[in-house]
Amino acid sequence: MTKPDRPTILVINGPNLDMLGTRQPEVYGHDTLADVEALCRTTGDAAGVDIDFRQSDSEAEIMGWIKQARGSAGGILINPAGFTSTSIAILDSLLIYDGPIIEVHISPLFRRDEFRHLSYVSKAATAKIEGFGIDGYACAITRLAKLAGA
Ligand code: DHK
Repeated sequence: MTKPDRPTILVINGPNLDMLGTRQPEVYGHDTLADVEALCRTTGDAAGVDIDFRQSDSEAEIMGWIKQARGSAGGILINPAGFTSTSIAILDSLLIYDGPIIEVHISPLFRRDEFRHLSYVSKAATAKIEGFGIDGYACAITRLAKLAGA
């Protein structure tokens, strides 16, 4: 249960991240989404924040979560995955949000396909981490906890 005195960090995972561990392990590693969630919760506990951890393949669902976070979540960690380079709609939802946002990518996009280099989400992000594997989630939560005043 969420304690009112601890900020909540909303962690949003985009399309196909439910397949981590199985999906292209040479690119994304062998950790599963459950491992990522456990890492986020352990890191959040140590940093004094609660974690609201979600995954969706639906752009509309992700947009709804971002809009609900306004005025309630202390920060957003988002791995937009396949929506990174396509979704102006998710960017617009993030621009409505009133707290810090960290964009995380497991793989190093800077040396992957050219079409992955563009991120609309970055235009709303406070910071961005890519190529750290799933450890990027832990770095982002530690930073968001600090920015949220935990
Ligand atoms: C995950 C995806 O699903 C891809 O669409 C992105 C990102 C990269 C990641 O590295 O976490 O291009």
